[in-house]
Amino acid sequence: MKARAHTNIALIKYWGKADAKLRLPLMSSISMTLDQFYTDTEITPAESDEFWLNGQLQTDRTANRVFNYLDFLRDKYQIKTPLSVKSVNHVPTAAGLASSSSAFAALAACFNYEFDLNLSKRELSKLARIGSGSATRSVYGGFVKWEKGNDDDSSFAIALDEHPSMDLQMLAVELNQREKKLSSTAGMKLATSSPFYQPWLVRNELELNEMQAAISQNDFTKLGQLAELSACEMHAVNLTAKPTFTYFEPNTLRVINLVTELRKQGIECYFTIDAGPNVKLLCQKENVKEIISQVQALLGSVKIVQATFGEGVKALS
Ligand code: 2P0
Repeated sequence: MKARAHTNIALIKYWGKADAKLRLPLMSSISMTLDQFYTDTEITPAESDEFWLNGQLQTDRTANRVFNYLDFLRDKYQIKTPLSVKSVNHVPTAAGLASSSSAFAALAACFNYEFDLNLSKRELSKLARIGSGSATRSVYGGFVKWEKGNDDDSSFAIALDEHPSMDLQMLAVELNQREKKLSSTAGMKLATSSPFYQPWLVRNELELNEMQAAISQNDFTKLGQLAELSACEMHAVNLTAKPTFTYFEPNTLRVINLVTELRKQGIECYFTIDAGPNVKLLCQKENVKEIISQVQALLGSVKIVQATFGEGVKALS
């Protein structure tokens, strides 16, 4: 069976685990599923487990993460079949977007279809969560909320609006393609040592509510302001962790400064940044051209990929 899942970008960030094994988060999060970036995965019974990524047989820790996940799925559903997993990532490295969200959502869906488990989207979301936290949200399209819950059964995503009418574009600005120095898992663990981490958790509840209101009121400005704030809070706890760390690079700050400059010029634009140096800009259609031209004027021939809302996980024939 084959399935496709799209990546998502968090507007209200997930950045900390209450339970590392179950990937229960310390906070709920809200995301936008993206149309341009997705993973297609096919699984077939095989002699022994194997994992192919973009046509290449994988033997390293990427493969081990997939095999461990297959073991978890088989154990849960009492299935013994060894599997061949073939994934193709349509996530340009240029985008600087993590593919683990689409990868594990697609894999969970494939397993569901292959073994006729008839799982609901909620169940799929919980399964995807065990593979990677952000994958929990890739089960749905549009705007999605991951309810943190407090155990395996209560931590899953819900669709806030699968077909939003908001004019919302994301421009992924590629500043560095290299693998990040500190994994998300390691970064999250360190971040909780910040004195601002607990106050952030309290604030986060408020910001989640405000973001939900911005989405239901179709308020792009409010959404952009809140997304930027959530990203800054995440990077502030990194900077104030013991020891301090940051994913920012000099060009990250240059793009942040450009965003504030654009706003002074009356061009509405906001930024969000994940566990890496690349910046994702949030804007509306009418400003895309001008924003791209100003980013290129600042940084030269930098790669910029445009995306908008994508759909939830689905079977491919
Ligand atoms: C997010 N990130 O909400 C946050 C914001 C990056 C920054 O989820 O350890 O690959 O597999 O649960 O989901 C990226 O980390 O981490 C992420 P694990 P994941 O999208």
